[in-house]
Amino acid sequence: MIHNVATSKEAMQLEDKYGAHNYHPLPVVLSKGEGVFVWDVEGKKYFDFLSAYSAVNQGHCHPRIVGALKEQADTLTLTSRAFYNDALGSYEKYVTEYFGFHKVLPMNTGAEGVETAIKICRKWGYEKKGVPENEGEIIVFDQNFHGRTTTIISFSSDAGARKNFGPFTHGFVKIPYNDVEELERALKRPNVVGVLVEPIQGEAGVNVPNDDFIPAVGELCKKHNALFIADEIQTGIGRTGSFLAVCGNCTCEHHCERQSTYTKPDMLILGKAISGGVYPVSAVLADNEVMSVITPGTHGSTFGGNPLACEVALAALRVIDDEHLTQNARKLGKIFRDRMAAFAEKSEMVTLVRGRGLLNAVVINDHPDSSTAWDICVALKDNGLLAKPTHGNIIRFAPPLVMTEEQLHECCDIIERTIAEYEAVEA
Ligand code: IF1
Repeated sequence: MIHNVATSKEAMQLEDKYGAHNYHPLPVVLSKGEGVFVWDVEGKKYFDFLSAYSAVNQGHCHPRIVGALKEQADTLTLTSRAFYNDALGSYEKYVTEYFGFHKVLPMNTGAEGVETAIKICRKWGYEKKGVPENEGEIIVFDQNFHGRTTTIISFSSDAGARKNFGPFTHGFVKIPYNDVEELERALKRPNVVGVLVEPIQGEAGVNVPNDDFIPAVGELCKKHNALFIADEIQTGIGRTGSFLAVCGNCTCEHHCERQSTYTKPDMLILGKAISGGVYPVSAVLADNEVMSVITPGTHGSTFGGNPLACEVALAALRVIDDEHLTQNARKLGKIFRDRMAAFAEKSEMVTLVRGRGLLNAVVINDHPDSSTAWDICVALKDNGLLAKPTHGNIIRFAPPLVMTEEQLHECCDIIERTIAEYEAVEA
């Protein structure tokens, strides 16, 4: 360890002095993680109810995933794609069969995955659909969050994420989320090549669309010959109590072709929990008809598909399966929402709870510009539970999927007690 800070205060001062101020973290400095728990520099233990924005679905420092990292780190970490390596092909076979697609293009961060999908969609539009070059349009949705590159913020609704970062990338048509009529109207535009959508909008405050929205996206994309691109970077890999959020209410632990519940996207974008939060890994999956537009030299990345990433991701996906974390997320998510809904009945402070699986949010009964949600998160921290507001008055609650039912009830007790205490003080 280069500089093992002695106190949390020292760590915060170092970040303030030497780090760009691109975040406003909760005042807690973490130094250890294991399963659903994290510890701060002073040794205080917390339940983690953010899971690094759903990257740590498998729990902090899962021994199988860390073990895979350590073993591969001592063997071969990075070759670049100038040469083959003995880990990538096996990983590609596993992950394409695991998710049910012909091909995968491996990248590193979620935003790179989204950028890759945008490029593939446009190229498909020009070379397969016959849209005039440079005229392609991709439909996106209000309140989207797909990352922070210049192209991605070009279609963001968040003024703070866009201001003074122009000029922006053209070719995106933004419409209201969860609005099938508006989607059908937009798909009639002649040069539409794709629809990019989060099956549940995480950052917007865990916006869960109507059950028929995603199936309608799939059907309308087929009808209008446009690619359905599902951004499951946050919702995928068991988080919503389904294998993927586009699986709807299917309870399978693998992808399945049961049309009744599963709407197969033309492109699936994954990140975060595909590596269990141990190493940056993202992936774009598609069938040959789409992925064949990518030929040597048309796309790449130094670290994309490196052996370390492959072994870590293989271990992380196996853990999801072997520990039945999708089923656990489904079971515990229902318990969480039932408890929070019951609490909302008697609390003036909580308006409602919404979500699927263990991706949930509680809406606080105060103005979005108020500091109430933040203040409650600081009080939760003091009571041993870490969560953070998404926008204004909405607190996202997303623990690792390895949580036990007993731990979940203990966390609900902490949340209810903290909000009740806050309410009493404010009364
Ligand atoms: C931050 C938000 C969550 C994502 C979806 C792509 C990406 C993300 C659906 C890009 C990343 C992260 C980014 C991180 C905080 C977190 C976040 F608050 F920003 F919006 F989760 F909701 N698609 N989300 O959620 O993936 O490039 O980050 O690997 O930027 O503060 P990335």
